[in-house]
Amino acid sequence: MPDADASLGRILVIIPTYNEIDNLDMITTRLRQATPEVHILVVDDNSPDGTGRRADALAASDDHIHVLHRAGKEGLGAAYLAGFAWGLEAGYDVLVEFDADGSHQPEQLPRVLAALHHADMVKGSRWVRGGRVVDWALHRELLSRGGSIYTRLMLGVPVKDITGGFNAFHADTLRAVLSERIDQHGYGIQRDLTWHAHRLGKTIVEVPIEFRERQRGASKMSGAVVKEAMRSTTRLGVEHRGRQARALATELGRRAQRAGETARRVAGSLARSAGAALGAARHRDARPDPTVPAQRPEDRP
Ligand SMILES: Nc1nc2c(ncn2[C@@H]2O[C@H](COP(=O)(O)OP(=O)(O)OP(=O)(O)O)[C@@H](O)[C@H]2O)c(=O)[nH]1
Ligand SMILES: [Mg+2]
Repeated sequence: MPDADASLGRILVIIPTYNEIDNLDMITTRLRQATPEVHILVVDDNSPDGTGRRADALAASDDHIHVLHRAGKEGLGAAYLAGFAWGLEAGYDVLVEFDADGSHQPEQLPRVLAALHHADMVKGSRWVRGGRVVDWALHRELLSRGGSIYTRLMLGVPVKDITGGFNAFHADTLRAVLSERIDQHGYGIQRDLTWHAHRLGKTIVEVPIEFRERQRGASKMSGAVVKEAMRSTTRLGVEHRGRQARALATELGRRAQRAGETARRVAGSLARSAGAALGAARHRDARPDPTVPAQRPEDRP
């Protein structure tokens, strides 16, 4: 059975859930089989279908399963932030984001974890060579690919699947990233975590995954969610490019000033050299010519 690498320390997989009663047993069973030493935290937003109660029952019979209950649906971002805070407080060394619906496959988690040996953050990626999506409608694929390309262009992040939600972090990297501004509400959290990791100079490695369309339960993705993500990405991109333009203008100004100072220094030293040369010439002209005999007083008229 594949084993997550023990040398990474204590690992927590965070699964936000909202109405995932049909998927919870499937995903926890597969995760426990694929990575037996990994702990699981279910972050449930008081799902009306009883997902939270089922998670409690699973936790009661398995000390590797934990549950964080929240009062109501506040969105994926808020659920992950609460899960991260719980996991960091509990002292986990590695924290992983994972969907409940089977789109992220537990059997691929060991490969994602293995890459953490030479990275600060690892993304399970659909859009690198070897990655793929299965059973996804064309419009979902186009939306996801387009969203990733747009975000990459706006923010200048060299990551192919920036909006992907199968992410693993070392705890110190996550702590640093979380001290930046992160989208609390929508799916923008994946963009923000990746962007800030990149801006902070963290090493991000993309590991190809096969992403599967959910088989059971309803998607929480909606047109409003997509529009909000586009809007916030555009705002961030404009701010980011504005900052870059200001930094460039400041740098160009600095260079122009430096060039001006150099030109002044060169002109000054040229002027000084010319002055010295002129002075020497005058001095030479004023001296009596040794080849001309000096006039004796009796020669004077
Ligand atoms: N706690 C909590 N979990 C949420 C919320 N919204 C979504 N989730 C969970 O986040 C994970 C991803 O949500 P999905 O609905 O599968 O969204 P998606 O994977 O982007 O979209 P699909 O491809 O359509 O499945 C799932 O485990 C959801 O149950 C929320 O508001 N609160
Ligand atoms: Mg999903």
